Amino acid sequence: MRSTIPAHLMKSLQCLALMLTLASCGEPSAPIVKPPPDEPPIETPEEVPLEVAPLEPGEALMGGATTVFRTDPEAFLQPVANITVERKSRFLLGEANFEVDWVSAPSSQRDRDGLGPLFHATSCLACHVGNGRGAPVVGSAYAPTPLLIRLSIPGRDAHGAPIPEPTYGDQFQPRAITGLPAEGQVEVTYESLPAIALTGASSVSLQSPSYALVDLGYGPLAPDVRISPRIAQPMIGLGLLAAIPDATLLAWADPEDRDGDGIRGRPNRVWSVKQGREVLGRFGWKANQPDLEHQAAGALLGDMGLTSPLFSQSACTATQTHCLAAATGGEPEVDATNLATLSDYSHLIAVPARRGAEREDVRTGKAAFQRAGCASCHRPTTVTGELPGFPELSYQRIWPYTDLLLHDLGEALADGRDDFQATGTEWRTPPLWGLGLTATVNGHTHLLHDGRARSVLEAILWHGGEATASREAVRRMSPKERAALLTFLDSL
Ligand code: HEC
Ligand code: HEC
Ligand SMILES: [Ca+2]
Ligand SMILES: [Ca+2]
Ligand SMILES: [Ca+2]
Repeated sequence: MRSTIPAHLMKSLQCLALMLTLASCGEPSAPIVKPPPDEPPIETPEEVPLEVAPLEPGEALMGGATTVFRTDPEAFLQPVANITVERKSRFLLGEANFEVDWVSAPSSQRDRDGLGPLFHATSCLACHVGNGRGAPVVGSAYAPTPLLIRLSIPGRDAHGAPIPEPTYGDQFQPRAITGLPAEGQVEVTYESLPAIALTGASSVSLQSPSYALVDLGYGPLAPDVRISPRIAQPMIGLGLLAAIPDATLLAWADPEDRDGDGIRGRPNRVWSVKQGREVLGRFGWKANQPDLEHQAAGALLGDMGLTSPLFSQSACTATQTHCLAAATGGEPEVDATNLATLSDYSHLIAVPARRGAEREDVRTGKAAFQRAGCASCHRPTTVTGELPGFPELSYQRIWPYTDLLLHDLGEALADGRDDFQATGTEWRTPPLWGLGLTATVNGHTHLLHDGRARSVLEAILWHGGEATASREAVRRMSPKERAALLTFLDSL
C-alpha cells in the first residue's frame, strides 16, 4: 500500500501543469521515467461506525440575515435578504451596469462606449455567467470567455505588483475592436494522468491542462514570461468577505506554523491605489485585489478596456501604438457613479441557504470534513465586523468555509507566477458556500483556479503542499465516509 502519490508521478504532474509551448518546464531536466502503471486499489478497511457532527445554531443560514432561500438557476442573482427598498434600487443600477454590453467608441450610446481597443469580453456577466463560476473548455481547443490569462515577467514593481510583460502588458486580451489585431488566442489541451487509487477499489484519473498562447498579434512574448490562467469566480457573498475584520485574518495566519499542524496560511499584501498604501489582499484566486471597487475597476480596464477614476490610463502598452491611438469613450470611460454602483452590486449579492444541513448523512460528512483537516483552511464560520456604508453586511455570523489566506497547494497546481506576495505555488482558500449549486447555476461542476477539476472529488485530489494530509485522508476514507463528505459539500 502506498501512502502518497509517488514522487516521480508528482514530478510529472508538476511539469505537465507548468508546461507551455512558450516556455519549457522550468524544472531541472527530469530523467525520463516510464509512467508507473495505474496504482493498485487500496483495500477497504473494516467498517467502523462513523461520527455524526451536531448541527450548530445558524449553520444553514450561511450569510446570516442576508441569506436567501433559492435553489434555482437564478440562485446567485439575488440581493441580500435584509436590503431596504431604497438600497435595492442601487443594487439594480449596479446589476444593469454588470450586465450591459459595452460598445466601441465613438458611438451614439455615449454612456456605453469605450470598449477596448483590446478587450476580453463585452460585459461582466459574459464571464460571471449567472453570477456563478466560469465554464471550462468544452470541445474546443480555444479557451472560453471566462478564462483569462494574467501575464508578467519576474520581479516586482515599487508597490510589490508583478511586472507586466513588456509588449502584452499584465493581461492577455483575445479580442480587439475592428481594424486592430487581438493579442492572440489561448489554446488549452488536457492530458489524462495515471489513475489515483482510492479506498474501496475505485480510482480517479485527473486531467492536467497545458496552455499555449497562439496567433500572437504583437510579436513574440518575452522568453521569461509567466502566465496565470484563471477562471471567473462566483459573485455571491463577496461583501460579507469584505466585512471580515483584518484582525480576524491576521489571527488565523500562522506563517511559521507555530502550532505544528502543517498548515501555514498568510495574508497577501497588495497595493491599494485608492488609499495609496499597502493593505491586506482578499479577492481574486491569489487574494491579489484589496477590495471590490478595485476588482471592478481592474476588470473594467483589463477585461473590457474601460478606464475609470481608479485606473485612468488605457491598458495598451507603449509598443501597442494603434491601440494607444484609438478613440476613447470619454475620460474616464466609466465615471465615479457607475463604478460605485458596480462596487455596491458586488457587495450586495446574497448567499443561498444550505439544503439538508440537519440530515444525518450530511452531518456525517461534516464530521469527515473536520477529521480530514479541511476546516483548517476552509474555516467554517466567523462574524463580520462593521463595513462602513453596508449596514446589511455588518455583524453577521457567516459560514463561508474560507480563511481568505494564501496556502501552498503544491507544484501540481502551481502557476509559477508571483502575484504581490503570493508565490507561484500559493492560492487563496476559496469560499465553499454555494458549491452545491454550481451545476444548477452554471450547468457544470468544474472547479479550481483554472477549472481543471471536473468534480468536487477531483478538486480534492489536486490538493497538495500544505493540504497533502487532507487529500490523503480522503483517499483513505471508507467509501461510505467519502460519500458522506461529498454529500456534505453538496449541501453548501
Ligand atoms: C474576462 C472574463 C471576466 C470579466 C469580463 C469580468 N470578470 Fe470578474 N473575474 C474574472 C476572473 C478570471 C476572476 C479571478 C481573477 C484573479 O484571480 O485575478 C474574477 C474575479 C472577480 C471578483 C473577485 C471574486 C472573488 O471571489 O474574489 C469580482 C468581485 C469580480 N470579478 C467582479 C467583476 C466585475 C464587476 C466585472 C465587470 C466590471 C467583471 N468581474 C468582469 C473574470 C472576469
Ligand atoms: C492547506 C489549506 C487547504 C486544505 C487543508 C484544504 N483546502 Fe481545499 N482549497 C484550498 C485552496 C488554496 C484551494 C484553491 C486551489 C486552486 O484553485 O488551485 C482549494 C480548493 C478547494 C475546492 C475547489 C473550490 C473552488 O472554488 O474551485 C474544494 C471543493 C476544496 N478545496 C475542498 C476541500 C476539502 C473537502 C478539503 C479537505 C479534504 C480541503 N479542501 C482541504 C486550500 C485548502
Ligand atoms: Ca477604452
Ligand atoms: Ca494586454
Ligand atoms: Ca499551523
